Amino acid sequence: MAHRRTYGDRAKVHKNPAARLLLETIERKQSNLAVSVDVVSAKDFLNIIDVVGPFVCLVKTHVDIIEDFTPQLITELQALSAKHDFVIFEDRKFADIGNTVSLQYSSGVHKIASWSHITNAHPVPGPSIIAGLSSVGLPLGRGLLLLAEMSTKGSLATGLYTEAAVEMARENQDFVIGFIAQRRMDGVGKNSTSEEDFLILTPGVGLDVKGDSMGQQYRTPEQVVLESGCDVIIVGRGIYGKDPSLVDSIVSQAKRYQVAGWQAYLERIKG
Ligand code: 5FU
Repeated sequence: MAHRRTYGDRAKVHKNPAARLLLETIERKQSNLAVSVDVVSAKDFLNIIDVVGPFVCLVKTHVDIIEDFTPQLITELQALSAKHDFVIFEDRKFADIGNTVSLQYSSGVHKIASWSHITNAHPVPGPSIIAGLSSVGLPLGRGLLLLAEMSTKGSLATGLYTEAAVEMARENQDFVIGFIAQRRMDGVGKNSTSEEDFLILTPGVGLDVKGDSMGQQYRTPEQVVLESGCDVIIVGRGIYGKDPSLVDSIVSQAKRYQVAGWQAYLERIKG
């Protein structure tokens, strides 16, 4: 079972460059923490990333919420990625036909494929969404996560939908490196094999509160990594709260989540 092995060992068996990069970065930095930087000003965005950079394996972005977005922001994000050694994941949640998503991924203002190591898609259109995205991303060495589950109350991504998402991923393992999900997907669906090793990146993680007023639900790093076998914890407001200028507090929260995530992983591989 993949989740009993170390991140470093798992890096060696992955052929997709983005999956390898993420696993190697986790091992090198001893961090399975991803920070989701959901702020609307470029200045806050870059400040938070510079502060949390040393403690994370990955920075998750929603670049379409940034009010003063310019291509220069991407240059600065890439410089921070090199400075602090983290992977970039644009949480774009593509959900259209193959032709449209290939254009959304490659073009427009954001040109996501040119800078984001990893992105994600809803499986709702069927396998054609993977064909569209991989036509752009595969030649660039990018990786895709399918949304097999969501963290929100009342999510429709359950049962047969989740199973179908996992089967779609199994058919496209050169580009689909894993899932956004709340648990490991080993054994889900009919065609599960013991060799498969999908990465599970999990949002909806918080140590202090159980949710927000808009349906978000939080579980702890221990529940996510140790009990549910997920690989990366994604934390947003739990780290930077409401005030992105409180550097000391952001540093202490980032360290706290990094330690909690890593402890849960060490417990897990102990078996
Ligand atoms: F796919 C998902 C999901 O199921 N739940 C999520 O919360 C994605 N997310 C994202 O993780 C969401 O868009 C936010 O960017 C982030 C969670 O932020 P929070 O501040 O930790 O709640």
